[in-house]
Amino acid sequence: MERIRPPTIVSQRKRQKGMYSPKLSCGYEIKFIKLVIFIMQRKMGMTRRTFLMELARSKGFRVESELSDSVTHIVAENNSYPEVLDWLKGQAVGDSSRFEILDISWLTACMEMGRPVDLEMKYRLVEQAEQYPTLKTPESEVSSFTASKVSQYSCQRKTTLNNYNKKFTDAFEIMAENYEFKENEIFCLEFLRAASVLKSLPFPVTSMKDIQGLPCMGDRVRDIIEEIIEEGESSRAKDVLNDERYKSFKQFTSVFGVGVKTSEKWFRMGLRTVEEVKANKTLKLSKMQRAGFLYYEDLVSCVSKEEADAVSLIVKNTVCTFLPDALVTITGGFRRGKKIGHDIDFLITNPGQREDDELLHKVVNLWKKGLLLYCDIIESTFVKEQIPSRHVDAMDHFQKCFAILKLYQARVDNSSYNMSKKCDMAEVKDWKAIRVDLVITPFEQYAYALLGWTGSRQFGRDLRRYATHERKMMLDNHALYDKRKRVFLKAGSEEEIFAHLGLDYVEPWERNA
Ligand code: DCT
Ligand code: MG
Repeated sequence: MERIRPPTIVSQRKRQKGMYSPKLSCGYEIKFIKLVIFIMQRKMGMTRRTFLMELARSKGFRVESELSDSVTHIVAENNSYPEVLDWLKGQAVGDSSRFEILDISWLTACMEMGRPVDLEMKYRLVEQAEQYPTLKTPESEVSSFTASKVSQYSCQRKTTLNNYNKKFTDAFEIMAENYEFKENEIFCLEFLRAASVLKSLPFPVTSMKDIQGLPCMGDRVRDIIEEIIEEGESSRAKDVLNDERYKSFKQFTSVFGVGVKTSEKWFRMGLRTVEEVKANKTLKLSKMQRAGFLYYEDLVSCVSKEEADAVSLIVKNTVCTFLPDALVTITGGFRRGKKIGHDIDFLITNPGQREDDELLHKVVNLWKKGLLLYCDIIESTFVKEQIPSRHVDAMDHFQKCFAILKLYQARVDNSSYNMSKKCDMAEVKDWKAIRVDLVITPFEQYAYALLGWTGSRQFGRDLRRYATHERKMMLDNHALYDKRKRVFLKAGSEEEIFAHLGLDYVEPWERNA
């Protein structure tokens, strides 16, 4: 049975002075006067709480910002019943039995229905699991899990490579890429965030109920999920895959050195395929793009873990000839446990010493004697005490090198992917062109660089968004700046950075958001 407290009695004085309007809450009309909601910020974060408060108010619910006497319903996310009680004690609340203590899934169900839904057992936070046996069926376990545990920030989730929802996330990534090609960042991020949420689920979504209460599930996203559940595929993603512009952009951007802007230019010129671009002798290509076309077949075929390990040995050996104590670490997808990648990312630092500005030049000079197919060295633009950039996707300021290395294959056989065109055994190509990024970091910035370069890109974006919105801090690949205290927070390890941010540590292989 639903237990609802009587509405608070408002004093005559307040009524006369017009200080209280029973019908309005923050500009919205109150439709459901019998319940007064308070949403706990603990573990939820300020942004999400503000969003939910606003949403509930817009739907006619009375939501209090403070835990006032009139509150009847407390909504919590990611908190157990004892944790809520503890928190209430901290607020000097003596008798907590006067509140309905509810999981966020109750509020999201209300939002969906547009009215208060019954306080079923599954929505209540209670002492022990035995008290609500309904939760034991797998399905309701799933819905209570999704509703109460999933943060909108991927840095508060664990995302391994074990993706139970690939059929959905593949469709979202196609949609996101198409919006990226259209330079529609908002829609692009909407789909990337949704994909990232579904990647973190420990079960496959099989019905719309499974996504109830999950963050980042807007209407566009839900439509696609619904269609895939019902039809097995998304007609919108299929339309994108068949779209002429998308197909051309997909090809063009697969060339090293070609981005959305260049693709747009070529598409407007009437070019549609990589072959047509290659055949067009009037185009002015950058040095990077020329290398991109020259080694196109090798570069579009993915880099394997074995190849990454082989290149890693080469990089370590070369760096150590110049700096024996240098630390060389594989970052990017391979550090997150991926078995294939489009490139290999390395971070290089010299513990205890000042960095050597010449190191990168010495390394590539050595490689020029037969190993290096292309390189572009970017000098450091870092300025001391530089406040981290506000722009989430801004390039960092480290000295770095975008290179293409010639990796000789130990094994040459007929099944090898690198046969020369003539199929003449004398001309069998016994090497593969591999994209390698080398990044040099001062030792005191190493932990930040490692965190940034390990990715995933979405994980990094969410870390920075979390720092900004939930902690009033600014994070980039160089530093973490506390805006309130106006200090830079030093960190010697990734664990310390998570601790500065008040986040549980997430292992590299759990950052595949
Ligand atoms: N990164 C960054 N600044 C850049 C480029 C990348 O902080 N200018 C981060 C984001 C992810 C990580 O470094 C590695 O980048 P990629 O190689 O593009 O991604 P990946 O996860 O390694 O994926 P792939 O397997 O395709 O290489
Ligand atoms: Mg990479």
